[in-house]
Amino acid sequence: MITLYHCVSARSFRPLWVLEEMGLPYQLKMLPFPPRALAREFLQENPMGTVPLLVDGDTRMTESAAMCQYLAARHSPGTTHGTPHESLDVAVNDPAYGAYLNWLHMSDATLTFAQTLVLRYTRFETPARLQPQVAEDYSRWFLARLRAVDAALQQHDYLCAGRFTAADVAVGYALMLAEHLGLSAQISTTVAAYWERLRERPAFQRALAIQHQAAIDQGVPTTPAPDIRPGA
Ligand SMILES: N[C@@H](CCC(=O)N[C@@H](CS)C(=O)NCC(=O)O)C(=O)O
Repeated sequence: MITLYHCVSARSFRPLWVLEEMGLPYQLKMLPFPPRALAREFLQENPMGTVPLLVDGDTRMTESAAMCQYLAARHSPGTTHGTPHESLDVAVNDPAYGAYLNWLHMSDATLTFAQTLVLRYTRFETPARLQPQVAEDYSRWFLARLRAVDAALQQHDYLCAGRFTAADVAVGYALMLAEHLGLSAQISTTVAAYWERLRERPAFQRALAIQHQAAIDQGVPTTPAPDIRPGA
């Protein structure tokens, strides 16, 4: 059984969404945000105190984009139960493999990395340590990097391989976070339409509903992590 440690709408939403897309059985352990301060026992599971943490047998992972790739490749319906076009994975011998890996890595190293700075310096720090200029600079930085997403979508509905893959989940989460940060109005119409397509997916909707109910059931606040102001 896969176990996913998750905070509402944090980056751990990426593997939650993939698990729902793939219909895999899993156990969802909700944590208050930030776990480092509010669930100190979690440090025994993940010394960084960050979510996600995914445990699958002896495999323990702490990087959300890598989890998307791992779940798609290791548990893909395309390689075990279904037909290849249903898989979220892109095979090593597929011409789109390089693009697929590039999007997966870009999703966090380039896109959510910049958004983390915006979050930290507009919401997570104490009032005296807020840095509006840093937030402004990295909001622009994030929006500029979305030009690559815009270009890829000019002729296609999804980022690579001509179909929905785990890379769309990884990049899609950056668009979800952009909404929490109030940056959606500044994204291009092409990227906005793509985001609309992604969030209409039944698995995305299920993941939203599941995290909400799990938070209630496990006595954790339902406020999305990006909207919390721990330092205020
Ligand atoms: N690169 C990691 C980042 C993990 C991360 O920083 N997660 C945030 C939530 S989105 C967190 O747990 N922050 C709590 C903290 O920094 O104490 C990933 O993509 O999973």
